[in-house]
Amino acid sequence: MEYNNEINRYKWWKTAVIYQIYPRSFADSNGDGIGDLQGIISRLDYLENLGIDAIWLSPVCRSPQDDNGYDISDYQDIDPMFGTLEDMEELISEAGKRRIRIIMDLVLNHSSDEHFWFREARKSRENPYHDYYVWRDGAEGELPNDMRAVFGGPAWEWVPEVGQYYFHQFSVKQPDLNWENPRLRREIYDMINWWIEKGVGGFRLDVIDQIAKDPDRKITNNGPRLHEFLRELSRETFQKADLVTVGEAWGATTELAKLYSNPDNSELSMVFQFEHICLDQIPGKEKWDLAPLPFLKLKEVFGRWQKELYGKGWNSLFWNNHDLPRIVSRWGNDGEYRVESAKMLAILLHGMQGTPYIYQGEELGMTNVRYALEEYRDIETLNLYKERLEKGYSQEEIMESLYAKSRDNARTPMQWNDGENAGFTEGSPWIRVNPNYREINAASQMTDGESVFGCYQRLIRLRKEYSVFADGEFKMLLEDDEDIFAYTRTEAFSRLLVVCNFHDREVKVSLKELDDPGKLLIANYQEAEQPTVLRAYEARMYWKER
Ligand code: TEU
Ligand code: CA
Repeated sequence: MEYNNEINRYKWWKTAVIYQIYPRSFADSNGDGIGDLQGIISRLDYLENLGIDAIWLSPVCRSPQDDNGYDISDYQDIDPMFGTLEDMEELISEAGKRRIRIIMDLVLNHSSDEHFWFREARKSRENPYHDYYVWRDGAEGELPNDMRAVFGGPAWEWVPEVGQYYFHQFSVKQPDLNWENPRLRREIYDMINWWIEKGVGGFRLDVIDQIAKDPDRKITNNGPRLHEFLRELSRETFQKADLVTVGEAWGATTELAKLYSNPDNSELSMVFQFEHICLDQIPGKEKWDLAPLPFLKLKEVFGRWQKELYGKGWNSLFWNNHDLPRIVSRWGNDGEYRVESAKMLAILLHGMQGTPYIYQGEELGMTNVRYALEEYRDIETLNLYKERLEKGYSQEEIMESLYAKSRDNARTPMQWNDGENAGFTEGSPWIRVNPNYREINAASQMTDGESVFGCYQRLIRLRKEYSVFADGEFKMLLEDDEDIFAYTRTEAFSRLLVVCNFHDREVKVSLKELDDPGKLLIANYQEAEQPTVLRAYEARMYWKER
């Protein structure tokens, strides 16, 4: 179909900024050390002040918490740890009063092994729920094949009652759902429609590219029936309301992204893909095998996604989420230039086309953490440590990988103020607070226009004021420059220019666009004396009529 600009323009989520909350680490209202829904409600004014349009809420449904809620045992109830269904309804309505929508995290690739469906499924091969999961015959000790789970160990687990193995791409407690079964799909659609009725504003779909697996051919993501399933899912649920839907897709290419996010609305609103975020590892190896960021490659990847999806799809813009290390520690500088580099990264990202995501604490420039081994909580981290130790890695090597890439870097409690436990809880937090909270916290930044918070707040406002943020066509400048990330966004009557120094030293920039850049919308230093010199991590964003 031809690209239809009318469909394109009037989607609310094209000018929106989405804020991700990891509930257990955001705000604790009852002193048990774990964040909860009432905690979030108590902080809605903060989010309204920041200016965001929607909250992506990591899973709050009932769960044994083997993978912090990404193992759901009841999709239509709230985990008591987070509150009740009434609290959830209150959150939706309180957020609504502030023009903030709630985006639920749907985990549809797998359920918990404690879900009613699985408890039934494992009873016998004849059980009506048996086929809701992915089973293969075999003998105990003889696995169907050598596939591995993301969190370590084989992807197969033996169940003596049925004399079969079930397939799990993640932990043993996260059995994969069998999307080939139409009754399962129907149950999922009914559940989603029930949430839509409750007034949620959209859904984030966990590892959605992995639902159409074919383990016999060792296919996990991008299975043959994936887009067929997605179109059915969308038709039966999302298309009935004005929702935003975002698909987590590690395996998406730009070509696939155009299917997921086709402006005809047949699948999802946008993709959430990771090509840019996987660059600092040894190619072909795991994220733990650290390598320096290839800066030119980063520019190539961003540039290609901007170009390929223009008018044909829609992307998410992000540096962080609950699985990723903190960007200021990763590709910025969390020492001397923490504030400057956090702002530079924000300006660089928010000027592009797509929907920006802010992960809790990113707007404060929160950093990575270095825990002692016993302070880590994440299942992936703990399994990795054991696995690598057995493989003969030294403890030091493993710890270096964890400091850089453990998912717990993102999961330290939100730093609200310089009081005890950073104002996150009055009890003892489920995971240790980053000791730098006295210096880095919301209270000290909210009233300071020069803070990282102030920078994010302004970027969000700009996106609403200037249509070029949603519509402008992207063009990368200085493609081969090793220090500078610069681009323009151009629409009929205006042009945005973004120029960033990605490094901690002064660099000269020669760019004809800087001869007449227009008005400075935002920057991370006082106005330049010499516009052709960029200080450490300097970033500027200009706008002019054309
Ligand atoms: O993540 C998908 C996923 O593949 C990650 O586990 C990723 O491989 C890992 O973080 C990189 O080391 C989603 C959720 O975002 C994650 O929190 C869940 O653990 C996972 O799915 C399973 O539901
Ligand atoms: Ca609590």
